[in-house]
Amino acid sequence: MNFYKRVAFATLLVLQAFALKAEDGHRLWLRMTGNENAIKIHNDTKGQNPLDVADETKTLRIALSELQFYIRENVSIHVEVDANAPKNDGFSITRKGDEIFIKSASSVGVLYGAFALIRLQETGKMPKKGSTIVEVPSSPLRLLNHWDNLNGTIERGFAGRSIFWSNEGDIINQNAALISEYGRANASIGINGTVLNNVNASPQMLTSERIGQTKRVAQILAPYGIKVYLSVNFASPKALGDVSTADPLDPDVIKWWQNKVKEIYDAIPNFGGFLVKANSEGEPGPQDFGRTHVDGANMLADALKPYGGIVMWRAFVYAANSPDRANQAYDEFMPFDGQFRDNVILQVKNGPVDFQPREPVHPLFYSLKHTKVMPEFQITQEYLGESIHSVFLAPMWKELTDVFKMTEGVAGVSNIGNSVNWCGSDMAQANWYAFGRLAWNQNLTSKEIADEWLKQTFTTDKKFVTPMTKVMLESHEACVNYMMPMGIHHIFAGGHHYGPEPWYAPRGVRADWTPPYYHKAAADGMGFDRTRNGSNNVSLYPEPLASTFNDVNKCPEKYLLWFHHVGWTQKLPCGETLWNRLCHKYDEGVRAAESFNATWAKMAQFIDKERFEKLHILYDRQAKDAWWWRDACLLYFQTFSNLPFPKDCPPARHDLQTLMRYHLAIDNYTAAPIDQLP
Ligand code: GCW
Repeated sequence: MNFYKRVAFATLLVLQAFALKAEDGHRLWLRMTGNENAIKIHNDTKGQNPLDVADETKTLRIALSELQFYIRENVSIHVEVDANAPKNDGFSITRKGDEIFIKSASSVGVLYGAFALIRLQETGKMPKKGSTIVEVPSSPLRLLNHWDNLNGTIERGFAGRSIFWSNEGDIINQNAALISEYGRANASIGINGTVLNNVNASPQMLTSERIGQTKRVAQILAPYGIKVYLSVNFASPKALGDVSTADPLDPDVIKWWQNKVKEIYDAIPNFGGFLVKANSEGEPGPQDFGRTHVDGANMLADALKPYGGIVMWRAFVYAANSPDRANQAYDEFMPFDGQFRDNVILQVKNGPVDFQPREPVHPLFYSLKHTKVMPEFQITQEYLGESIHSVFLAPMWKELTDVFKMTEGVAGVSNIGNSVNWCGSDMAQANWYAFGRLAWNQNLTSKEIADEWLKQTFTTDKKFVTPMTKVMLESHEACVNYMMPMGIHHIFAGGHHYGPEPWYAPRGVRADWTPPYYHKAAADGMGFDRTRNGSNNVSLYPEPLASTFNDVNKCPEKYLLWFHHVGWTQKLPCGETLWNRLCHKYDEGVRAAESFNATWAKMAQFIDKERFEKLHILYDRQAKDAWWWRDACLLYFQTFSNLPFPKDCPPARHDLQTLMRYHLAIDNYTAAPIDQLP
């Protein structure tokens, strides 16, 4: 068989595999139909042919086969790796008559160009004759972080088990095709790196056996332009029994890491580097040895430097007795600004507490001036209804990307597992997609992303796309409203983060793991005073933000109770009292969730039965859960406000005692339905 026939044959096999899976959601946004009359593709690459390099060959071949199979218009396509074409993964697509030229300085750039062209076709935007498109990504590092444990469970995962690890032993060979599909899906949206294991990292990740397994994953993913990275446990040298300490300044420890890094690069020459959660939530770190974050990060960075590897050091730290958890990362990291090696990137969660439904932007994004910083978003919906509620997260992430340029990179905590549709819900796939698209181009609007995702994932029919785009765009605000509006945060149930338990505060549990630490509801009002008279968190922001946040009349309502303790009957700039406004916001959330359910109910005629019905159940449950959140929170806060619901607010469906007795059954972090309420 010649090259093209081989490619065509291989693609056909993949297509057949997809066909068997029908509309179970496995094909994600890559549901294009194949092209029976394969179009003409020319590889115009001159000079040093990248086809001499193994992975480059494969990358280019993937690009060629995708184009050949999926471009349906009668055009001929030229692809070219050319040093003068866009660099840094970028590409250009030029159309002259019926010829289309895709150029990039690298073969992976050509692959991104190929997927871009297919996306344009699928969304009805095939380039016009005489047009040129040039794209270069916003971020050089576009990474998924998997919180996958070596036993196959996934921390905060709601889509089955790990596709990489299993307690039944080595599953990489068995999952090779799946891992390859994962690579293709990621490449189609520009994701170019993946951290394969949980930041709560097992030292076992660095045994020679696990490095060998990592190597196999790396080999499967390399043709898709994806590098692998590992989370490392800072105490590994000691925990694995090789050295008596893990002190980052100890020569034996330094040597141990140098040897380990060499062992990894001998096995995986394109290995990306380490992700580290240190001195956070009980994980070991340099502070255990009287050293600093800089000592720890720089030691690892020095070991990785000769190979071009990087350290992503997480800034998610907080101590049990801190008067304001939202200040801590700033307090711990700002003094070190400028002291980290140039291959260290601080990985900072979008908000200063912890992936809450809404937080203000983390102050470190404004203040670090001499340190490389990359945001960490959470794609998996730990705090946003798991894979049950349909909440489109692009609008939430845009709250950060609108004010911060992601020039170093960006990470997203993956929502992928081995469930057939990858994410547990077909709608949750939109967040994986949106993360990749925003990492590629942070200027895309939420609407553009929702629109293109819906068209590729379901149908281009306007009668579906228009109402569902609206649902998606409103879904984050709705979720904030029915869970924790106006800056309320962290009022989740203890043990899981699915339902409400604003009252949760058992004795012996550290205060900052309980909701009352955050909402501070009392007879005089509620909210966390972070003003200059309170924890002074406002002063961690630059002006004019600091003064705006500090002033109760100027503070945006969405952050009001984040920054202020407000009296129940205090009049807000909107004209309502706090109590009435709170009731109305919760109601707004409930009404929105009900409207999403009603809109979805009308979508049956436009899409396949299988996905329609699964989502119908989920939308219905989301609407019920919205009531549960609203009733539990309002009835509980009412015990402090002692005020009636405003006249236009419907009565609660359950009383507080019943709601407080209700405990969710939790199975691997997945909550059982509220329908079980007595
Ligand atoms: O949001 C919290 C989660 C933990 C997680 C931690 C972190 C991996 O509840 O499960 O641990 O954040 O980001 O390190």
